[in-house]
Amino acid sequence: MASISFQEPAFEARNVTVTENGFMVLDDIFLSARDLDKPSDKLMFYIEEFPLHGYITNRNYSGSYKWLTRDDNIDSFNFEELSKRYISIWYYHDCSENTRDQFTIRLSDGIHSIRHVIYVQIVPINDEIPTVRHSGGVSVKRDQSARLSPFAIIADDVDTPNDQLYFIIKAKPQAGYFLRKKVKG
Ligand SMILES: [Ca+2]
Ligand SMILES: [Ca+2]
Repeated sequence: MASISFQEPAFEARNVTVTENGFMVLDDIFLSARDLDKPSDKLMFYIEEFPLHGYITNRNYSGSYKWLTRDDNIDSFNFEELSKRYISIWYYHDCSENTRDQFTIRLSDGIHSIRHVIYVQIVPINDEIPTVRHSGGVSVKRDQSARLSPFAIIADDVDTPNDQLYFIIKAKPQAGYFLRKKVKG
């Protein structure tokens, strides 16, 4: 007698926390599923909404994952293979500066489907170096002073706020000196 799927499978999913540029294995503790039918139906996971700032792959790329592309995403996998560790499913962060991501997984027993949105928290790291993107120099008249305005020097850092960026004077001027003045207001 052919088995008939009467019961919805049970599906629980945990959220993911990775450090920026990091990765996390999505094992059967993160994605726990159970079919209540006897004999149990084959349970499949389908990635319905892919992460925007990462990839879901079925192998460990160890050192070379920074070159993953959207083509490395898998769109489905079998729960039994996951729980028996025949496959390992990974979330890889794409090394961007985004701190939140999410993806949607659907569990299906062939008849019934249950979806979970899995939220990814990305712990930022300060790995980007600051850049000076414009330096117009400063012109000053003899015996007078000139302000080092943002026109003279601008610095940028994609992962460090401006109030945490410091200019360090490495070589002092030979025909003048620097003064720190409080700006009114
Ligand atoms: Ca960063
Ligand atoms: Ca930085």
